Amino acid sequence: MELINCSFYDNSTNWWAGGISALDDATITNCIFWGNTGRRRDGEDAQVDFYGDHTVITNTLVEGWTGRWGGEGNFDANPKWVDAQKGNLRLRSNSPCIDAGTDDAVTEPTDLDGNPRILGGRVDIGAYENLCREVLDLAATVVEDDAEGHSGDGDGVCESGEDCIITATVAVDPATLPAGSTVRVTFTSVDKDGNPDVDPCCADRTCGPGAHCPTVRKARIDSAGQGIATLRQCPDGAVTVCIEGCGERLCRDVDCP
Ligand SMILES: [Ca+2]
Repeated sequence: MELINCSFYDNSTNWWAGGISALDDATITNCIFWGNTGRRRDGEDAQVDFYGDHTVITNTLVEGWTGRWGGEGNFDANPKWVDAQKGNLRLRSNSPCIDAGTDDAVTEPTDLDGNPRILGGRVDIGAYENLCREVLDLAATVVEDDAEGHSGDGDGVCESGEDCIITATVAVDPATLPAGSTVRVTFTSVDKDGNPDVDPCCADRTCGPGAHCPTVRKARIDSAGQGIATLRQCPDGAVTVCIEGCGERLCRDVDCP
């Protein structure tokens, strides 16, 4: 068994380790084992368990890592996923998994999002490559929506009572993030006190209709290094537009009239 650039989270078992229990030799490289559970086990023993004599584990994050299984470049740290509870195992810009892999093991040209597998100094560990460093700028504007069936009056300006569209324009270095790559953009409403207007149910996917949760849209990069994501429907008040996982440097606030 060979595992390269895989992420294991929130798996459980009644026997052995919840992340992986390998009865034969395994080769594991650039992977993450975090938040898995095993019956009457904790720490490293709940993440990984190897019974082969020649298992090799390299450049891998294991929760509770003790060094017992040997290998180079393995460690224990919070992987700082964007939103693991919602199944979003992409890396935040301060993740210790960024550039922590070994390029020698990489066999696929792209990550799970279809973006280049190796960005920055080295390949990241886990299933997704963080691309915050390749994003040069983010701009966000609000324009009226005067398409058929919408209430814009045709003067181009978003005014109170009109349907409006938020447009986020992402600029990247096309040399590193080629055409066809996708950047994820989040739109989060802000309440009148300036706090994110997000219902608690958003965290665990239990929301019913009408709940306030951030909206994620994909901006597809073109050959000029630009991508656009839009939110049709500007809610009352302000909206914070961000590149997902990249922190405040790549967030912009816009006001909806
Ligand atoms: Ca990298």
